Amino acid sequence: MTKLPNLPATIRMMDRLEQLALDTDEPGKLSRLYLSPAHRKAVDRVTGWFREAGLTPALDAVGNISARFEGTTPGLPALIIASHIDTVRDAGKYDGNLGVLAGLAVVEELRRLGEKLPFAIEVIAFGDEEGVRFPITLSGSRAVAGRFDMAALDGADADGITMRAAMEAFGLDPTGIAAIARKPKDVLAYLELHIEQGPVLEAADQPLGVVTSIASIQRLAATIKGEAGHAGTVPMPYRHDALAAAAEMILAVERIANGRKGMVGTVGIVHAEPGAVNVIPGDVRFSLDLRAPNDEDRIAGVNAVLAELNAIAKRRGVSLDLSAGYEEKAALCHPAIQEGLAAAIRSLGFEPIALASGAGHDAMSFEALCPMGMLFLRCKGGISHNPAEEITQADADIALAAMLAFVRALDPAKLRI
Ligand code: HGY
Ligand code: MN
Ligand code: MN
Repeated sequence: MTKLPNLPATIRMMDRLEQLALDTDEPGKLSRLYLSPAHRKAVDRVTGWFREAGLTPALDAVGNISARFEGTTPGLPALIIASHIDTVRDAGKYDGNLGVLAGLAVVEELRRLGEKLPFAIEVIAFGDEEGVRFPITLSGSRAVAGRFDMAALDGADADGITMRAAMEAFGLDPTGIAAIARKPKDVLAYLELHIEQGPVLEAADQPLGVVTSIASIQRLAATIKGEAGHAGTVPMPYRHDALAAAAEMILAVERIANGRKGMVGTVGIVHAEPGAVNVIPGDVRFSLDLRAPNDEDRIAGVNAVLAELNAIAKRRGVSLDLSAGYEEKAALCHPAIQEGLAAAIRSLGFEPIALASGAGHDAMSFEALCPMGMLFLRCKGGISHNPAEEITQADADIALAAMLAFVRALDPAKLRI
Protein backbone atom coordinates (compact mmCIF):
# COMPACT_ATOMS: atom_id res chain seq x y z
CA MET A 1 0.00 0.00 0.00
CA THR A 2 1.36 3.45 -0.93
CA LYS A 3 1.98 6.07 1.79
CA LEU A 4 -1.32 7.59 2.88
CA PRO A 5 -1.63 11.11 1.35
CA ASN A 6 -2.66 12.92 4.55
CA LEU A 7 -3.72 16.01 2.63
CA PRO A 8 -4.07 19.32 4.48
CA ALA A 9 -7.40 19.69 2.66
CA THR A 10 -8.66 16.53 4.38
CA ILE A 11 -8.17 17.95 7.86
CA ARG A 12 -9.94 21.15 6.88
CA MET A 13 -12.78 19.15 5.27
CA MET A 14 -13.32 17.04 8.40
CA ASP A 15 -13.46 20.19 10.53
CA ARG A 16 -15.94 21.80 8.15
CA LEU A 17 -18.18 18.72 8.33
CA GLU A 18 -18.35 19.24 12.09
CA GLN A 19 -19.19 22.93 11.63
CA LEU A 20 -21.84 22.26 8.97
CA ALA A 21 -23.51 19.78 11.32
CA LEU A 22 -24.31 22.73 13.62
CA ASP A 23 -26.81 24.13 11.09
CA THR A 24 -29.93 22.29 12.22
CA ASP A 25 -33.65 22.94 12.62
CA GLU A 26 -33.83 20.71 15.70
CA PRO A 27 -31.40 21.55 18.53
CA GLY A 28 -29.53 18.47 19.76
CA LYS A 29 -29.95 16.59 16.48
CA LEU A 30 -29.12 17.22 12.82
CA SER A 31 -32.29 17.93 10.82
CA ARG A 32 -31.84 20.29 7.87
CA LEU A 33 -34.84 20.29 5.59
CA TYR A 34 -35.03 21.98 2.21
CA LEU A 35 -35.56 25.79 2.40
CA SER A 36 -35.62 25.72 6.19
CA PRO A 37 -33.77 28.22 8.44
CA ALA A 38 -31.03 25.60 8.85
CA HIS A 39 -30.72 25.28 5.08
CA ARG A 40 -30.26 29.04 4.88
CA LYS A 41 -27.51 28.88 7.54
CA ALA A 42 -25.80 26.03 5.66
CA VAL A 43 -25.99 27.96 2.38
CA ASP A 44 -24.38 30.96 4.05
CA ARG A 45 -21.67 28.80 5.59
CA VAL A 46 -20.82 27.01 2.33
CA THR A 47 -20.90 30.36 0.51
CA GLY A 48 -18.25 31.64 2.92
CA TRP A 49 -16.05 28.60 2.32
CA PHE A 50 -16.37 28.99 -1.45
CA ARG A 51 -15.23 32.61 -1.10
CA GLU A 52 -12.34 31.59 1.18
CA ALA A 53 -11.24 29.26 -1.63
CA GLY A 54 -11.15 32.23 -4.02
CA LEU A 55 -14.28 31.10 -5.87
CA THR A 56 -17.40 33.12 -6.74
CA PRO A 57 -20.44 31.35 -5.26
CA ALA A 58 -23.87 31.62 -6.88
CA LEU A 59 -27.26 30.79 -5.33
CA ASP A 60 -29.68 29.54 -7.97
CA ALA A 61 -33.48 29.74 -8.14
CA VAL A 62 -34.05 26.41 -6.36
CA GLY A 63 -31.57 27.12 -3.55
CA ASN A 64 -28.49 25.25 -4.80
CA ILE A 65 -25.20 26.99 -4.07
CA SER A 66 -22.45 26.46 -6.65
CA ALA A 67 -19.01 27.74 -7.59
CA ARG A 68 -16.82 27.26 -10.65
CA PHE A 69 -13.05 26.63 -10.90
CA GLU A 70 -11.92 27.37 -14.45
CA GLY A 71 -9.70 24.99 -16.43
CA THR A 72 -6.70 25.87 -18.60
CA THR A 73 -8.88 28.32 -20.53
CA PRO A 74 -12.07 30.04 -19.30
CA GLY A 75 -15.43 28.59 -20.35
CA LEU A 76 -14.43 24.95 -20.84
CA PRO A 77 -17.08 22.24 -20.19
CA ALA A 78 -17.23 21.45 -16.47
CA LEU A 79 -16.87 18.33 -14.41
CA ILE A 80 -19.62 18.77 -11.82
CA ILE A 81 -18.57 17.49 -8.39
CA ALA A 82 -21.62 17.71 -6.17
CA SER A 83 -23.94 16.28 -3.57
CA HIS A 84 -26.61 17.58 -1.19
CA ILE A 85 -26.63 19.60 2.04
CA ASP A 86 -30.18 18.82 3.10
CA THR A 87 -30.56 15.94 5.54
CA VAL A 88 -33.19 13.54 6.87
CA ARG A 89 -34.47 14.09 10.40
CA ASP A 90 -31.96 13.22 13.15
CA ALA A 91 -29.37 12.59 10.45
CA GLY A 92 -25.71 11.76 10.36
CA LYS A 93 -23.30 14.50 9.37
CA TYR A 94 -21.75 12.87 6.29
CA ASP A 95 -24.70 11.90 4.03
CA GLY A 96 -24.51 14.45 1.21
CA ASN A 97 -22.40 17.02 3.04
CA LEU A 98 -19.23 14.93 2.52
CA GLY A 99 -19.61 15.00 -1.26
CA VAL A 100 -20.01 18.77 -1.38
CA LEU A 101 -17.02 19.50 0.86
CA ALA A 102 -14.89 16.90 -0.93
CA GLY A 103 -15.57 18.72 -4.21
CA LEU A 104 -14.44 21.97 -2.59
CA ALA A 105 -11.36 20.24 -1.11
CA VAL A 106 -10.34 18.91 -4.55
CA VAL A 107 -10.52 22.45 -5.98
CA GLU A 108 -8.57 23.83 -3.01
CA GLU A 109 -5.80 21.26 -3.49
CA LEU A 110 -5.56 22.05 -7.22
CA ARG A 111 -5.44 25.78 -6.47
CA ARG A 112 -2.83 25.24 -3.71
CA LEU A 113 -0.62 23.39 -6.20
CA GLY A 114 -1.34 25.86 -9.00
CA GLU A 115 -2.78 23.11 -11.19
CA LYS A 116 -5.23 23.69 -14.04
CA LEU A 117 -7.12 20.90 -15.85
CA PRO A 118 -8.39 20.63 -19.45
CA PHE A 119 -11.88 21.22 -18.09
CA ALA A 120 -13.55 23.38 -15.45
CA ILE A 121 -14.81 22.02 -12.13
CA GLU A 122 -18.18 23.12 -10.79
CA VAL A 123 -18.87 22.32 -7.13
CA ILE A 124 -22.58 22.29 -6.27
CA ALA A 125 -24.39 21.90 -2.95
CA PHE A 126 -27.90 20.73 -3.87
CA GLY A 127 -30.63 21.90 -1.50
CA ASP A 128 -33.07 19.01 -1.73
CA GLU A 129 -32.06 15.41 -2.31
CA GLU A 130 -33.79 13.68 0.58
CA GLY A 131 -37.30 14.89 -0.26
CA VAL A 132 -38.22 14.85 3.44
CA ARG A 133 -40.15 18.15 3.41
CA PHE A 134 -42.02 18.08 0.08
CA PRO A 135 -43.59 15.14 -1.85
CA ILE A 136 -40.89 15.02 -4.52
CA THR A 137 -37.14 14.89 -4.18
CA LEU A 138 -33.94 15.55 -6.15
CA SER A 139 -35.30 19.07 -6.76
CA GLY A 140 -31.84 20.66 -6.76
CA SER A 141 -30.07 18.21 -9.05
CA ARG A 142 -33.07 17.84 -11.36
CA ALA A 143 -33.10 21.62 -11.87
CA VAL A 144 -29.39 21.64 -12.79
CA ALA A 145 -29.87 18.63 -15.08
CA GLY A 146 -32.86 20.28 -16.76
CA ARG A 147 -35.38 17.78 -15.34
CA PHE A 148 -37.23 19.91 -12.78
CA ASP A 149 -41.01 19.34 -12.89
CA MET A 150 -42.66 22.75 -12.35
CA ALA A 151 -45.74 20.98 -10.97
CA ALA A 152 -43.59 20.16 -7.93
CA LEU A 153 -43.90 23.82 -6.91
CA ASP A 154 -47.49 23.12 -5.85
CA GLY A 155 -46.48 20.25 -3.55
CA ALA A 156 -47.00 21.18 0.09
CA ASP A 157 -45.21 20.24 3.30
CA ALA A 158 -46.85 18.97 6.51
CA ASP A 159 -47.82 22.56 7.39
CA GLY A 160 -49.46 23.14 4.02
CA ILE A 161 -46.66 25.43 2.79
CA THR A 162 -46.09 24.90 -0.94
CA MET A 163 -42.60 24.56 -2.38
CA ARG A 164 -43.26 27.79 -4.33
CA ALA A 165 -44.13 29.71 -1.16
CA ALA A 166 -41.12 28.26 0.66
CA MET A 167 -38.84 29.29 -2.21
CA GLU A 168 -40.21 32.83 -2.18
CA ALA A 169 -39.81 33.03 1.60
CA PHE A 170 -36.20 31.89 1.11
CA GLY A 171 -35.71 34.81 -1.30
CA LEU A 172 -35.75 32.68 -4.46
CA ASP A 173 -37.60 33.38 -7.70
CA PRO A 174 -39.20 30.20 -9.15
CA THR A 175 -39.51 31.86 -12.54
CA GLY A 176 -35.73 31.49 -12.78
CA ILE A 177 -35.76 27.69 -12.48
CA ALA A 178 -35.65 26.89 -16.18
CA ALA A 179 -32.50 28.99 -16.58
CA ILE A 180 -30.63 26.75 -14.12
CA ALA A 181 -30.54 23.83 -16.55
CA ARG A 182 -27.02 23.13 -17.83
CA LYS A 183 -26.60 22.57 -21.59
CA PRO A 184 -25.00 19.21 -22.52
CA LYS A 185 -22.18 21.05 -24.29
CA ASP A 186 -21.28 22.81 -21.01
CA VAL A 187 -21.04 19.66 -18.88
CA LEU A 188 -18.20 17.16 -19.27
CA ALA A 189 -19.30 14.72 -16.55
CA TYR A 190 -20.75 14.38 -13.07
CA LEU A 191 -18.93 12.91 -10.06
CA GLU A 192 -20.27 12.39 -6.54
CA LEU A 193 -18.47 11.11 -3.45
CA HIS A 194 -20.92 9.66 -0.95
CA ILE A 195 -20.77 7.42 2.12
CA GLU A 196 -21.79 3.89 1.18
CA GLN A 197 -24.59 3.76 3.76
CA GLY A 198 -24.20 -0.02 3.73
CA PRO A 199 -21.85 -2.79 4.96
CA VAL A 200 -20.09 -3.91 1.75
CA LEU A 201 -16.86 -1.87 1.90
CA GLU A 202 -16.36 -2.53 5.60
CA ALA A 203 -16.84 -6.26 5.01
CA ALA A 204 -14.32 -6.12 2.15
CA ASP A 205 -11.94 -4.12 4.35
CA GLN A 206 -11.58 -1.55 1.58
CA PRO A 207 -12.05 2.25 1.95
CA LEU A 208 -13.54 3.01 -1.47
CA GLY A 209 -16.04 1.53 -3.89
CA VAL A 210 -17.09 2.32 -7.46
CA VAL A 211 -20.84 2.51 -7.93
CA THR A 212 -22.19 0.52 -10.89
CA SER A 213 -25.86 1.55 -10.73
CA ILE A 214 -28.37 3.34 -8.50
CA ALA A 215 -31.65 1.72 -7.39
CA SER A 216 -35.07 2.09 -8.98
CA ILE A 217 -37.29 3.88 -6.45
CA GLN A 218 -40.96 4.71 -5.99
CA ARG A 219 -42.61 6.55 -3.11
CA LEU A 220 -46.38 6.55 -2.50
CA ALA A 221 -48.73 7.94 0.15
CA ALA A 222 -51.46 5.63 1.46
CA THR A 223 -54.69 6.93 3.05
CA ILE A 224 -57.01 4.50 4.81
CA LYS A 225 -60.52 5.47 5.82
CA GLY A 226 -62.27 3.16 8.32
CA GLU A 227 -64.82 4.07 11.00
CA ALA A 228 -63.96 5.83 14.23
CA GLY A 229 -65.82 4.40 17.21
CA HIS A 230 -65.93 3.89 20.93
CA ALA A 231 -63.09 1.62 22.09
CA GLY A 232 -65.37 0.07 24.73
CA THR A 233 -68.69 -0.43 23.01
CA VAL A 234 -67.95 -1.59 19.44
CA PRO A 235 -67.60 -5.41 19.37
CA MET A 236 -64.53 -6.58 17.40
CA PRO A 237 -66.46 -8.11 14.43
CA TYR A 238 -68.21 -4.78 13.84
CA ARG A 239 -65.05 -2.68 13.60
CA HIS A 240 -63.46 -1.01 10.59
CA ASP A 241 -60.28 -0.11 12.40
CA ALA A 242 -58.07 1.90 10.03
CA LEU A 243 -54.93 1.41 12.14
CA ALA A 244 -55.35 -2.37 12.44
CA ALA A 245 -55.79 -2.44 8.66
CA ALA A 246 -52.63 -0.34 8.24
CA ALA A 247 -50.73 -2.66 10.56
CA GLU A 248 -51.66 -5.68 8.44
CA MET A 249 -50.69 -3.73 5.29
CA ILE A 250 -47.32 -2.72 6.72
CA LEU A 251 -46.50 -6.33 7.57
CA ALA A 252 -47.56 -7.27 4.03
CA VAL A 253 -45.08 -4.74 2.62
CA GLU A 254 -42.33 -6.36 4.70
CA ARG A 255 -43.36 -9.90 3.68
CA ILE A 256 -43.58 -9.10 -0.06
CA ALA A 257 -40.26 -7.23 -0.12
CA ASN A 258 -38.61 -10.06 1.81
CA GLY A 259 -39.86 -12.50 -0.77
CA ARG A 260 -38.54 -10.69 -3.88
CA LYS A 261 -34.78 -10.70 -4.66
CA GLY A 262 -33.19 -7.29 -4.13
CA MET A 263 -36.47 -5.57 -3.23
CA VAL A 264 -36.78 -3.36 -0.16
CA GLY A 265 -39.96 -1.85 1.24
CA THR A 266 -40.22 0.72 4.02
CA VAL A 267 -43.05 2.47 5.83
CA GLY A 268 -41.31 5.40 7.54
CA ILE A 269 -44.25 7.58 8.52
CA VAL A 270 -47.64 6.63 10.06
CA HIS A 271 -50.32 9.09 11.22
CA ALA A 272 -53.48 7.78 12.97
CA GLU A 273 -56.52 9.97 13.58
CA PRO A 274 -58.18 11.02 15.83
CA GLY A 275 -55.31 9.72 18.01
CA ALA A 276 -57.16 9.16 21.30
CA VAL A 277 -56.56 6.20 23.57
CA ASN A 278 -60.24 5.22 23.70
CA VAL A 279 -61.22 5.84 20.04
CA ILE A 280 -60.98 3.26 17.28
CA PRO A 281 -58.82 5.00 14.61
CA GLY A 282 -60.94 6.02 11.64
CA ASP A 283 -58.24 7.54 9.44
CA VAL A 284 -54.63 6.52 8.83
CA ARG A 285 -52.00 7.89 6.47
CA PHE A 286 -48.70 6.13 5.88
CA SER A 287 -45.73 6.50 3.53
CA LEU A 288 -44.40 3.81 1.20
CA ASP A 289 -40.83 3.65 -0.12
CA LEU A 290 -40.36 0.70 -2.49
CA ARG A 291 -37.10 -0.08 -4.34
CA ALA A 292 -35.35 -2.70 -6.41
CA PRO A 293 -32.05 -2.84 -8.31
CA ASN A 294 -33.82 -2.40 -11.70
CA ASP A 295 -37.05 -0.87 -13.00
CA GLU A 296 -38.68 -4.16 -14.03
CA ASP A 297 -38.31 -5.70 -10.55
CA ARG A 298 -39.36 -2.48 -8.83
CA ILE A 299 -42.52 -2.10 -10.92
CA ALA A 300 -43.43 -5.77 -10.38
CA GLY A 301 -42.78 -5.38 -6.66
CA VAL A 302 -44.90 -2.22 -6.42
CA ASN A 303 -47.76 -3.94 -8.26
CA ALA A 304 -47.59 -6.93 -5.90
CA VAL A 305 -47.72 -4.63 -2.86
CA LEU A 306 -50.63 -2.56 -4.21
CA ALA A 307 -52.66 -5.69 -5.04
CA GLU A 308 -52.18 -7.02 -1.51
CA LEU A 309 -53.01 -3.70 0.17
CA ASN A 310 -56.24 -3.43 -1.82
CA ALA A 311 -57.20 -7.01 -0.90
CA ILE A 312 -56.64 -6.24 2.79
CA ALA A 313 -58.72 -3.05 2.55
CA LYS A 314 -61.58 -4.91 0.87
CA ARG A 315 -61.56 -7.72 3.44
CA ARG A 316 -61.55 -5.26 6.34
CA GLY A 317 -64.19 -2.93 4.92
CA VAL A 318 -61.97 0.15 4.82
CA SER A 319 -61.18 2.37 1.84
CA LEU A 320 -57.62 2.72 0.55
CA ASP A 321 -56.34 5.61 -1.55
CA LEU A 322 -52.78 5.49 -2.92
CA SER A 323 -51.19 8.61 -4.37
CA ALA A 324 -47.93 8.32 -6.30
CA GLY A 325 -45.25 10.59 -4.86
CA TYR A 326 -41.94 10.31 -6.56
CA GLU A 327 -40.58 7.76 -9.00
CA GLU A 328 -37.02 7.50 -10.24
CA LYS A 329 -35.76 4.93 -12.73
CA ALA A 330 -32.60 2.99 -11.94
CA ALA A 331 -29.53 4.87 -13.19
CA LEU A 332 -26.40 3.30 -14.69
CA CYS A 333 -23.00 4.82 -13.93
CA HIS A 334 -20.94 5.52 -17.06
CA PRO A 335 -18.31 2.82 -17.77
CA ALA A 336 -15.57 5.38 -18.48
CA ILE A 337 -16.18 7.08 -15.12
CA GLN A 338 -16.26 3.71 -13.37
CA GLU A 339 -12.95 2.74 -15.02
CA GLY A 340 -11.38 6.09 -14.15
CA LEU A 341 -12.41 5.78 -10.50
CA ALA A 342 -11.19 2.16 -10.32
CA ALA A 343 -7.80 3.17 -11.79
CA ALA A 344 -7.52 6.05 -9.30
CA ILE A 345 -8.25 3.70 -6.37
CA ARG A 346 -5.72 1.16 -7.64
CA SER A 347 -3.08 3.90 -8.03
CA LEU A 348 -3.29 4.38 -4.25
CA GLY A 349 -2.73 0.68 -3.61
CA PHE A 350 -6.34 -0.23 -2.81
CA GLU A 351 -8.74 -2.63 -4.49
CA PRO A 352 -11.75 -0.94 -6.14
CA ILE A 353 -14.94 -2.69 -5.00
CA ALA A 354 -17.76 -2.45 -7.57
CA LEU A 355 -21.17 -2.18 -5.97
CA ALA A 356 -24.75 -1.07 -6.70
CA SER A 357 -26.38 1.65 -4.62
CA GLY A 358 -29.64 0.86 -2.80
CA ALA A 359 -29.83 4.51 -1.82
CA GLY A 360 -30.96 7.17 -4.25
CA HIS A 361 -28.56 9.99 -5.07
CA ASP A 362 -28.38 13.28 -6.95
CA ALA A 363 -26.23 11.47 -9.51
CA MET A 364 -29.43 9.84 -10.83
CA SER A 365 -30.55 13.19 -12.20
CA PHE A 366 -27.51 13.41 -14.47
CA GLU A 367 -27.60 10.03 -16.26
CA ALA A 368 -29.28 11.51 -19.35
CA LEU A 369 -27.25 14.73 -19.39
CA CYS A 370 -23.65 13.52 -19.15
CA PRO A 371 -21.38 10.64 -18.11
CA MET A 372 -21.96 10.26 -14.38
CA GLY A 373 -20.32 8.25 -11.67
CA MET A 374 -20.11 7.82 -7.92
CA LEU A 375 -17.36 6.99 -5.48
CA PHE A 376 -18.46 5.34 -2.23
CA LEU A 377 -16.61 5.79 1.04
CA ARG A 378 -16.72 3.18 3.78
CA CYS A 379 -18.80 4.20 6.79
CA LYS A 380 -18.80 2.54 10.21
CA GLY A 381 -21.20 -0.38 10.43
CA GLY A 382 -22.80 0.84 7.19
CA ILE A 383 -24.97 3.03 9.42
CA SER A 384 -26.64 6.09 7.87
CA HIS A 385 -29.77 8.22 8.26
CA ASN A 386 -28.74 7.98 11.89
CA PRO A 387 -26.61 10.27 14.11
CA ALA A 388 -24.23 7.31 14.59
CA GLU A 389 -23.04 7.79 10.96
CA GLU A 390 -19.23 7.82 11.04
CA ILE A 391 -16.19 7.90 8.73
CA THR A 392 -12.47 8.07 9.52
CA GLN A 393 -10.13 10.88 8.55
CA ALA A 394 -7.77 8.30 7.05
CA ASP A 395 -10.51 7.04 4.72
CA ALA A 396 -11.54 10.60 3.85
CA ASP A 397 -7.92 11.31 2.99
CA ILE A 398 -7.83 8.31 0.65
CA ALA A 399 -11.09 9.45 -0.95
CA LEU A 400 -9.71 12.92 -1.66
CA ALA A 401 -6.50 11.45 -3.05
CA ALA A 402 -8.55 9.16 -5.31
CA MET A 403 -10.67 12.06 -6.53
CA LEU A 404 -7.54 14.08 -7.30
CA ALA A 405 -6.02 11.12 -9.15
CA PHE A 406 -9.29 10.69 -11.06
CA VAL A 407 -9.59 14.35 -12.16
CA ARG A 408 -5.90 14.53 -13.12
CA ALA A 409 -6.28 11.48 -15.36
CA LEU A 410 -9.68 12.45 -16.79
CA ASP A 411 -9.40 12.87 -20.56
CA PRO A 412 -12.33 14.85 -22.03
CA ALA A 413 -11.77 13.23 -25.44
CA LYS A 414 -12.53 9.83 -23.93
CA LEU A 415 -15.86 11.02 -22.51
CA ARG A 416 -17.61 12.28 -25.58
CA ILE A 417 -20.85 10.25 -25.52
O1 HGY B 1 -33.72 7.85 0.13
C1 HGY B 1 -32.59 7.75 -0.30
O2 HGY B 1 -32.18 6.73 -0.81
C2 HGY B 1 -31.67 8.93 -0.22
O3 HGY B 1 -31.07 8.95 1.04
N1 HGY B 1 -32.37 10.15 -0.46
MN1 MN C 1 -27.40 11.22 0.32
MN1 MN D 1 -29.87 10.23 2.51
